[in-house]
Amino acid sequence: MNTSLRLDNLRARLPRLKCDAIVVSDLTNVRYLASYTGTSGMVVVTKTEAFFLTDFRYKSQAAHQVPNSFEIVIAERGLWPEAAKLLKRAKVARVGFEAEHTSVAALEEIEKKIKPVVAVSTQRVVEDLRLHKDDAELEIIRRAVTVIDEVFAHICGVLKPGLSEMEVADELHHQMRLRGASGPSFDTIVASGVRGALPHGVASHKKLEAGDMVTIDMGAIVDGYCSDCTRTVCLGKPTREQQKIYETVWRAQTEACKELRPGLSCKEADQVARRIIEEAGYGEAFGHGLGHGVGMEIHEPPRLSKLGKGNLTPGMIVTCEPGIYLENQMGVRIEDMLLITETGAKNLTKAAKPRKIIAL
Ligand SMILES: [Mn+2]
Repeated sequence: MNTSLRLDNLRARLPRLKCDAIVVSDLTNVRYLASYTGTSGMVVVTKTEAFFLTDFRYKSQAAHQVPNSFEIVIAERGLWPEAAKLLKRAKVARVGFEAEHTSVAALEEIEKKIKPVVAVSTQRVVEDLRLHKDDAELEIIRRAVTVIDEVFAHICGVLKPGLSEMEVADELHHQMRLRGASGPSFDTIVASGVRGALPHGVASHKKLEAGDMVTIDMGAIVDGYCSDCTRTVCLGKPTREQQKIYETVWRAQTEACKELRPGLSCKEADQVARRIIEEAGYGEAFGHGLGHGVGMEIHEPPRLSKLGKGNLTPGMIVTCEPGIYLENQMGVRIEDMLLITETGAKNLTKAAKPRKIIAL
């Protein structure tokens, strides 16, 4: 794990933030920096010191997980008061807080305690470090992706009319865990028949029926990292319209994957797929963005959509997932996860994705 490099990278951000210390309280960010997986933890980083704070319950877990670039502090009376004590002792002048993860109550409490130290609001500091995945992260994410590749192959042999969407989701979850995942990375979507028109049609008690197209959006968590993959299959021989819509999404998805590369703006990435779907006459039916970043969280920056900001850069991992949703009729989505490389993008997902819809 490159945790000491991550700490260095965080420290390197301090001057730009006009801070001499930062308090990281978001548990995902804490895990990123300190490899700690418990539910009570905080990181305080100054220019020269790094502290990991937790309470008595996690004393031995912290000793086991937190690298020795951190001094472990067991807080007697809460993490925030302990952080205040450390900040005063470190004689810092300005300390950054994670505005998106610090409650107003916590901030008010600590501001009183750290005076004359000034509390500075910061946003997305550790999240920006997490934007580009290092080799250790990539290795884990590849495993999370492989779990889903295998689980999808398995479920193709299981799907049949009469099974409920929930039963399908349960089987997916069971198979994920058998392959080393701690569980699904989000509420698994199994949307069959008319429910396919719901982009986020979480598995229901509806039974699969012959002739249904079934959209399955599935992801696994492996060692704290998420995967995300969507496939649409058909129970039986597809109608001409089902095949046409599937193939349009397939083409939009395949072409968009080919275009992803460093320097491409997040808006342009979205446009590639959108143009193909619009030209096929289904523009109105593609109501969400092309994709999103994935890492420790299932939805992370960057956002690939009409509203996306910035450009793709090497080391980002993004999804490419156009879809067509026809209300009260059907829906199709196809989604892969790609790593942006120095020259283009590498598709990490290996789950079968033929041009002709998989007919089961
Ligand atoms: Mn997704």
